[in-house]
Amino acid sequence: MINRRIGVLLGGLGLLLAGCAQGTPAAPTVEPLPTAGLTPSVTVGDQDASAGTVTIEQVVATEPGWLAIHTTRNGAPGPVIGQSQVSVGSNENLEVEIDLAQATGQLFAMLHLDAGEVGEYEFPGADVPVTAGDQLVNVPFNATFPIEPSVTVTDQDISEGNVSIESVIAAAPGWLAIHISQGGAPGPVIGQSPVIVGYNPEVGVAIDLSQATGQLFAMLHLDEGTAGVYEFPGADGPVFAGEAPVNVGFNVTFEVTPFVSVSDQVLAESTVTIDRVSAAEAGWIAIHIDASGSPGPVIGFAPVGVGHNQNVAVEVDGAQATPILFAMLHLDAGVLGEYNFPGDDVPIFDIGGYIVMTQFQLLAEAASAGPVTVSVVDVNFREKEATVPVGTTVTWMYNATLPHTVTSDDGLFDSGTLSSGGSFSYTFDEAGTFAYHCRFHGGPGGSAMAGVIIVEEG
Ligand SMILES: [Cu+2]
Repeated sequence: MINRRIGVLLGGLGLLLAGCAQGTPAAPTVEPLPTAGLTPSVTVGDQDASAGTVTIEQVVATEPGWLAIHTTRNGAPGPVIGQSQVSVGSNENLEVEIDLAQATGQLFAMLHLDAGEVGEYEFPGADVPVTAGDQLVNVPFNATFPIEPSVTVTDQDISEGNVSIESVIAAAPGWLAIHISQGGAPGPVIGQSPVIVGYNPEVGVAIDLSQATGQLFAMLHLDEGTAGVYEFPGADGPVFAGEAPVNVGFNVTFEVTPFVSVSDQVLAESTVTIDRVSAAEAGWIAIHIDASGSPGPVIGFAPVGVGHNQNVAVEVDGAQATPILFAMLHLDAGVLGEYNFPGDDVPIFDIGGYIVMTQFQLLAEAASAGPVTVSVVDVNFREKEATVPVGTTVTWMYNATLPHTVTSDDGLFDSGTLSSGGSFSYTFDEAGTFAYHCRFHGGPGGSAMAGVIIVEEG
């Protein structure tokens, strides 16, 4: 293939030599090369590409080459989805067939050399982009074409804290958000990545593994509010295709350390709430009554999925409840979805050989003037809003695995980093509304992990 290029060069040289030979010694005239005075350029405007072609108004080339249509990848020219040959000189209204299935809303029209096998597009390879000065001859433009939003994702291991989405096709700029599963349906979001109009291959999403569930949902969201800022809950709602959101469930594997965390609580409507249950296998959270300091018979149970389950409600037989209860993790080993205990659904043991359980207290109805407790869980304040009389001391009890803070929006108080077994108290001596947040997982103004204490005149 090198020979062919040399051939072209020699041909040019031959022209030059011929010119010299014919001229008189006094005034040698040189036949101009066909490319003399030409600067490589591309002229293209925004257009409708619904027919699967784009039209390039003009391509000026100084060597035989290609006009290649690149997609957008990370804001720069990405893979090529179509190309047409261009000849030396001006090529007008050049039609280029493109692969709409892989097209992006923004495309790049780029001039390439035909440096390898002539007439064969070799890129990546010999047919590298043309440079004029130190610039590529490359013009971005917008193309419109019919787009059906879709998400393609397969089951995968997410131990590294990343989800990999095979492809996302979006009709507008948006987000690919990873939702955890709550009762088999999409729950809170644990990570998101921006997507552009058209085809987005291999979208990587960093997620909060400490909140992951064994089933996740990859859902397409709009970018409706501030561009480039993920606002959900808020402006950036899901994209709908007809009635249903563009949403695909998939299964993930990752390492989970079995764990149960419960706050002391008032028994409300025969239901206890378990702050967090982390399970490596599908199982049950069972509430055992207190039999002389150790777990006795079970008075209620609820299914837990693989991964991190938060705020699991368990209906119990209130008449049998003891002041101290045990929340214990059991396997779902017998008939799936059926609680077989005593039987196959035995308790789960941790690495240390201990049953995965925790005990908690049932509190009497909270006296209105007494101290008030807010449970700090991963990653929220369980009582997001509490109304208390003036003079009340509020205590935030750490009942989580991640570090958190209790930080006043107005700089009134700050717990510093709370960790295992920690708590923080503040006495509210004046009426008013006092917003606070976690510095790691929330922000002022009620953003994410945040809460409010409303203090009323006694
Ligand atoms: Cu936090």
